[in-house]
Amino acid sequence: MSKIRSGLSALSLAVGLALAGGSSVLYAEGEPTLSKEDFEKSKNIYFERCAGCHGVLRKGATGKNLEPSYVKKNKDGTEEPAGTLKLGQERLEKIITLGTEGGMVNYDDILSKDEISKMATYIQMQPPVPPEWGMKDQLGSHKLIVPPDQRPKKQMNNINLSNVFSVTLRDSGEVALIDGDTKKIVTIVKAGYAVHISRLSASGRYIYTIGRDGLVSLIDLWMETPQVVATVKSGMDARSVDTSKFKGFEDKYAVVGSYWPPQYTIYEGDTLKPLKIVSTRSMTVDGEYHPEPRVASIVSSPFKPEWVINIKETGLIKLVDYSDIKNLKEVTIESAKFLHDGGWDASKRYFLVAANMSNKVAVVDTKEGKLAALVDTKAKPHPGRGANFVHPKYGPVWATSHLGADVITLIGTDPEKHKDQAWKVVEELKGHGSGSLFVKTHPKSSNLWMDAPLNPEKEIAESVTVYDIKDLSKAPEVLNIAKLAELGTTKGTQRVVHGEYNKAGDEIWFSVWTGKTDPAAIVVMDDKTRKVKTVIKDPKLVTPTGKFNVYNTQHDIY
Ligand code: DHE
Repeated sequence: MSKIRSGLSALSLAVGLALAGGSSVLYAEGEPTLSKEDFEKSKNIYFERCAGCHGVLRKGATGKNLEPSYVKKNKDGTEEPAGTLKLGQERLEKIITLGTEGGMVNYDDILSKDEISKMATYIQMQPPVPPEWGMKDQLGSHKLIVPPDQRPKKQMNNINLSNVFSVTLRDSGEVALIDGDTKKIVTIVKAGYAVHISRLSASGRYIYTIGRDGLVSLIDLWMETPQVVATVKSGMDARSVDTSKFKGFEDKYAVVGSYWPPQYTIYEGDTLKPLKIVSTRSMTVDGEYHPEPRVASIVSSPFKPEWVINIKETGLIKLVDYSDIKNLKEVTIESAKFLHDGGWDASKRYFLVAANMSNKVAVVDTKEGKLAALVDTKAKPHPGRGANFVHPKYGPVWATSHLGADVITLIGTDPEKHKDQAWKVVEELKGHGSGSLFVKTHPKSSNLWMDAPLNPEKEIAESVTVYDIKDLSKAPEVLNIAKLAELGTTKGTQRVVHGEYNKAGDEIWFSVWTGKTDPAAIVVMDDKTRKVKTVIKDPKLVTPTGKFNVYNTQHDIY
């Protein structure tokens, strides 16, 4: 059987030589090997399960650096080997099996013992570099299933489209469209590997989804049964998509951010024909070259022909003017490294984005085209798109919860009438645990909800915190949403994730995210009474996670 070696030089077989910043560190190491088949299998598992947090080249972001010979620089200027070779097989197996307090989940209920052992070996070997994916490849992958002239000229179904929820079925690579009025599944469409998010066209007619494998799907809601009318592969690994929302550009363009290759691509809005690809490889805010600066969140301005494109590893925020894509203008704003997810303030002038591993929230003033502030927060802010409401004392605020702390951080967002509070943490509300991913409210609601699906404690991961925003001094309620779903015992934890309001703002929907072969559910809560209204269960609902209400997503209501 052919064996693949870690790619280290002969000299480094006995003594590893790790070079960093011109200095060298010596340490002893073995040479991990895997058979060709096991290498390929582990490579796939790495892509599917690990690359999102650790990077394809394993340079680290939300997760730690996993290069075999990584050398950590300490605050006092000293260096120490901290690569996977230094950690070694046994320690790595333990970490993968049990997870970490930093938010990495335990993989013992996802991977077999043998797979875990091989993954521990694989990450001690040099990372293979995947190929580039340029215009020729994208055009070759483009499928126009129903051309625009063969699509309906008006809505052909009786569904209340503005209250439809596009629901990610993570592990089946599908999206379920659920009628928010009847709570019935309208249809389920294929949408790429572990499809990540859905976004709407400005008109509300088209849903765009992005798979982790880079597959973009365009769903036409006007068809008798909504269906995928075009697809294209934007790269090998991607997380974000948005559309042109400025007047005169409605439904004209889509833009997709890729993790690999590190780039963003502009597409024709109604066909997904690729028009322009822009690489994001560059220097970081520290002035060092990064070969894999991945595109994290993207939002679309309603006031300008502009996208805000956040580049994770470099900490650079691009304001991309799409009014003339042949002569594309980009404003590059320096913020902080490891940009991830974020959303608009209520006025949609300011965009707030978590630089999660820098423990900061960056605020961009899109009117002035510059950084308004970098706000220090507790560990690993993770807002989703965040939550906007008027604080009884401090005026308009934007909220984020945290992967690394059990609080909801409230940041003042009104520099005109509440100058002293603007871009400051005005209050930290205690949540029921860390490991939170999303907070949510609605302009018509007086509740602020927070999940904690990545908390290692089952009870916490299954529950949500809910505050009364009219009286934040009142103790919050903690509700075990998973119990309300009555799924019985399942193999994995019943993680409760991602609250999403209906159009009217009187219901909030939570996913009960279980294992691929477990039953799952969406629990619809009556927002006023905080009691369960409906539990949506169906064997076809495989691992539901993100949910995107058409109206709220179209108009950025959160
Ligand atoms: Fe997400 C948003 C990246 C894991 C559910 N996720 C985002 C965004 C990014 C991102 C960059 C912002 C998109 C935007 O607004 O344009 N997510 C990543 C990762 O890199 C990470 C940490 C690891 C990975 O391998 O993908 C990751 N994400 C997850 C999950 O495991 C979640 C919980 C379940 C799932 O479906 O995969 C998950 N991410 C979501 C959801 C959003 C999201 C539901 C959209 C939130 C919103 O309300 O807009």
